[in-house]
Amino acid sequence: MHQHRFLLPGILGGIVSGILLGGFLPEAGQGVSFVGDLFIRVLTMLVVPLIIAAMITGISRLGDVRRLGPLGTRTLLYYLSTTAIAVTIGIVLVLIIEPGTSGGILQPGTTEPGNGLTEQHHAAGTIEEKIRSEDRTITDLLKEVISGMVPTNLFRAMANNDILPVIAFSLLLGGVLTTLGTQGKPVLDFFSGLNEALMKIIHLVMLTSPVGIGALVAGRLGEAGGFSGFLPELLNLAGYAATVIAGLMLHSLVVLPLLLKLFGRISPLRFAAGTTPALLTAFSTASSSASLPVTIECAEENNGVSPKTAGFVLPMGATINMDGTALYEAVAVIFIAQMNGIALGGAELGIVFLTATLAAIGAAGIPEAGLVTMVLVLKAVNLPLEGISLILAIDWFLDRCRTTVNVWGDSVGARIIDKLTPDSN
Ligand code: DAS
Repeated sequence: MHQHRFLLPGILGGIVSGILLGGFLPEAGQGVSFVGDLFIRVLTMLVVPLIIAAMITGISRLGDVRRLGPLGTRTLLYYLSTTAIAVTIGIVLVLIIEPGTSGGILQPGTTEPGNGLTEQHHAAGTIEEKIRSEDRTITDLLKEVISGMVPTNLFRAMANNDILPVIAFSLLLGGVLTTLGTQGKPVLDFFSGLNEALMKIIHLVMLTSPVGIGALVAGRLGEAGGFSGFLPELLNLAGYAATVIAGLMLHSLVVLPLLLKLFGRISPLRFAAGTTPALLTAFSTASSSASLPVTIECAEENNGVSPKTAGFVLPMGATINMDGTALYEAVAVIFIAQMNGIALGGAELGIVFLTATLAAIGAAGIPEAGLVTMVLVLKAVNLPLEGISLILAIDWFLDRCRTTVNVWGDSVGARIIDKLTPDSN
């Protein structure tokens, strides 16, 4: 933890400086964004080798590959239950607050934008194109997640940073290596050494994080036009943003700490302090995958999670455990229904519950993934996609909020599963 004694204030200082720079001097903020991009590139460069080394090392330290079953079962149970709780919180809150019927940017019953909206909100660019071209159903998405685990070319998957096939391959290779006895040991030792080396590299990268994270925040806030460009958008969508953030806070400050206290056998405050570098990385990168190296480092170095569990649970979690995304998708879809004067019935809310959970599982750990998979939820309840273009303006900010909760949920899960799997200590 000694490294983080100075690191945390450094990162917080970087974020405050980034907000001030990007907020008051947007052009200057955009001018430093290349430093932030460099920081993300370095982290992303580490993800594939780290997943392979961490998962194989984790499995090898389980001692017996048959223990993978209980560990896997507990992990999936934790993921599904916490995601279901998050979606429920989102649905209840948006039905109580009803942000879409309070005469916001869209007058109820229409899909015409209200005041304050200009063409800029129908943001051009890749996200808008992805949304328009999204023609999958939920079952297509889930088939993709499952078939995606079996790549036709493993090296292409690695080159494309496709996390799921790398996870599946690491699980298979690690499991087989542990059954080879003395023949497998040199290979396992290699991956263990590689894991150690990568953790050392992450330590070094983290020393630059105050500058990298600060530059990311400055660049993105600058791109949004600084305070003068971003704040009016936020006010326009204040009810919606407040509902999402209230749900995320309820889930991350009440539900997850309660589970941590009950099953993780650690003070939630202490655990949060140890996880903060990962949470701040998640907030600044808006990517669970790019944050994974820091998430693993915080879990093992600061929060006493054994490498066996961290190496297995965290890579999986970064890809398929997204409590923040699931909650956000449920709120956003029902908000769009409200803005169109549509009151969803019980059956439709049930469909939103199920599809938001599945869409979150299918969303990749990259920026704006949840916005794109939300299209599937809208289609499942026959809602118009136009509403998405109205919430695009502040989605970059809510993406950072929900990604932070995704990483928090992954970290809490790693600790709980570690404590519930005694043989992994
Ligand atoms: N940005 C995604 C992540 O990395 C979450 C999302 O887009 O909903 O977790």
